[in-house]
Amino acid sequence: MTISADRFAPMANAIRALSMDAVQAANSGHPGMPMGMADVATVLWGEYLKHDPKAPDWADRDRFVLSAGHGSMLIYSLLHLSGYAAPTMADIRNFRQLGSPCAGHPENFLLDGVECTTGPLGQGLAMGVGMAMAERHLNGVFGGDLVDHRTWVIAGDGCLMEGINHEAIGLAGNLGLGKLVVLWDDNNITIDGATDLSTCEDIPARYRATGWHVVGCDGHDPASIRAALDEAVGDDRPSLVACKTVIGKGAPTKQGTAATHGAPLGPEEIEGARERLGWSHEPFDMPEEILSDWRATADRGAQAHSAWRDRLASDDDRRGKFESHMANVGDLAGPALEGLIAGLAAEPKKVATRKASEMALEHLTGAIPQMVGGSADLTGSNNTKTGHTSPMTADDPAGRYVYYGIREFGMAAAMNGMSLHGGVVPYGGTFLIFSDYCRNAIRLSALQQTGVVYVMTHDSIGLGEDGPTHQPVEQVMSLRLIPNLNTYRPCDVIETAECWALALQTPETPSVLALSRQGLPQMRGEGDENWSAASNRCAQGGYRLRTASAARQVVLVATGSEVHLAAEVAEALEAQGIGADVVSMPCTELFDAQDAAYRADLLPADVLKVSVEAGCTLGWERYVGMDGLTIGLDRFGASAPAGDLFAKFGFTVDAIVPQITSKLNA
Ligand SMILES: Cc1ncc(C[n+]2csc(CCOP(=O)(O)OP(=O)(O)O)c2C)c(N)n1
Ligand SMILES: [Mg+2]
Repeated sequence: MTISADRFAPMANAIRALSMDAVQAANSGHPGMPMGMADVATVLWGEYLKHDPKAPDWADRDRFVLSAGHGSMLIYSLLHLSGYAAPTMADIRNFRQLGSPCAGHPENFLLDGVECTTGPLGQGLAMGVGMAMAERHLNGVFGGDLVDHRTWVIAGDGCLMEGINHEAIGLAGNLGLGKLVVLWDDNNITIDGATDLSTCEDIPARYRATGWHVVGCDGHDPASIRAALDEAVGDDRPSLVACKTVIGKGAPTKQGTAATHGAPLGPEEIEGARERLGWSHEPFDMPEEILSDWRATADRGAQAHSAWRDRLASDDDRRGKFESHMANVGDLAGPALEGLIAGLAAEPKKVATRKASEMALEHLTGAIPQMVGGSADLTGSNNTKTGHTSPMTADDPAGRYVYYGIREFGMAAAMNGMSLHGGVVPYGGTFLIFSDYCRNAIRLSALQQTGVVYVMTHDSIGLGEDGPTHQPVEQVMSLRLIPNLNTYRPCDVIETAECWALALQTPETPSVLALSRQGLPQMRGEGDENWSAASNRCAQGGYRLRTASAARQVVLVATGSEVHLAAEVAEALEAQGIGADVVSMPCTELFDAQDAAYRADLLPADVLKVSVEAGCTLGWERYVGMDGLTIGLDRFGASAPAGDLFAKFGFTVDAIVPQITSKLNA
């Protein structure tokens, strides 16, 4: 259905009016982008986007991503006009105010129809790539009858200029994601002024060189926009649609300039724009006729949804499989690992925790078909590939293993997109040191409440010879700073399996598994004083691994590869008649969530508490107190075999015991 020429302008101008008025009312925000892209958005939402405002969670809906998240009034206007329950006009009046779902930038957890949180430029497009990967994958698994939808992204100059854009489009081009269409707001303006201040790039050439189809259009001419979208839809490569637009279109003196980018237009300019656009209505007064034109555009999607429901209902067996595939996988994780853990408890193994992760993954990926793994070109080091996961390729999108290439940031953002899409539980690996390369996407995993699992190996100086560029020092502690992210540093093969189970049981909290390169002795099992195969001890975040024999004077708290060292230190102290507990603390976030009595029992006030972790000590005061001892590494490492480094930096029984005894005697 094509919107008639006389109805088109009022529908597009409704977006312009809402955007300039809301920004003016809030006295902050970005009117330029929504005003510039109003015509493109009206064609897209009014004629192409497959969605049902009455059923925003419909699995086979098209995904729409406003990667240029600063233009948030564009998506708020579209959601309201096309008939979503929210935002209401009252919400839009309250744009950017406390309690309004119309936040400064679109937040996926505040509004249905906002598929992902955007604002950090470049990441929306990269998440769109992940959504398109999930769609192709599920299409491969279930067929086009149930899964066949597009991912549409609106991106600005900024999204295309960010480094992550190179990673994201490279991935999309190689995977041949033909259902992905990026609409580029090609307005030649960023905050500082004209784009030629900072770039002379031939963007279409770069996209073409990366395996994309590129088409241009006049972003203010509906016929030109339609022709470009038709071409994009018809091409089996991912498409870039370069939409030539005027930023702030309609503002009489400011359109086409950076002045419209991120500030209210001001009353005079808005009055001029009303005249120019022929918009005579008061702010936030939406004529019934325009609203009903917009609402009518939703019929298309409602019909498609109803036809899809009929197809789903036509085969009970397939429906059951599809619905269970789209559901939460948390309940499957524990049972999938039972056999592995029971076997290890009876017959301990000394392995690196990265290897332990592979052992857990072998069972998990066998039991949980939604898991899609990958690595940023470190498959053999991260141990992320299992016998159940064949490569995901352009020809076989049903594959469950992604060769992300050397694209850590692109991988993390794509995993966010897949997780938000649903039906896929993504995990991906790199070296822990390169968590910093993708840190902002990890942060967005947490903010957006996704269940992404990061498999981050080579977690300390224990990696040895690669030296200080590769040896994490501050990464583990700095990841603990991110809210709603669980950072796990398991100490052995059993803790690793337990942490994997927990990671999959928290679908609204992403996880980082910090894993060792070097072998670590098994600390848990049937010989263990509190052994029970039935309880996941890591679930408390920290637990007493060893209880003092002599009168307790010391509690050692350690993580990962330092737990066995702490146990050896405790033995040495006991030999001197000094009672010492050992607390293993694989996840401080989960420990912090325990009640005060549990925490006080583990870390009592009246004994010396000592932390041991081969990383930054800043932060351990929270657990050992200001009068405790923090044993760690507050400097860069060095290039040498791991054993030599642990010795040099004081991670030995001989170096630690005297520090404890002298503290006790002080
Ligand atoms: C990663 C990142 N860096 C910087 C910013 C701040 N910022 C927001 S919009 C913008 C300019 C974007 O230009 P463009 O995408 O062309 O948007 P337009 O001005 O055309 O609306 C910048 C630098 C951001 N949001 N994210
Ligand atoms: Mg721009």
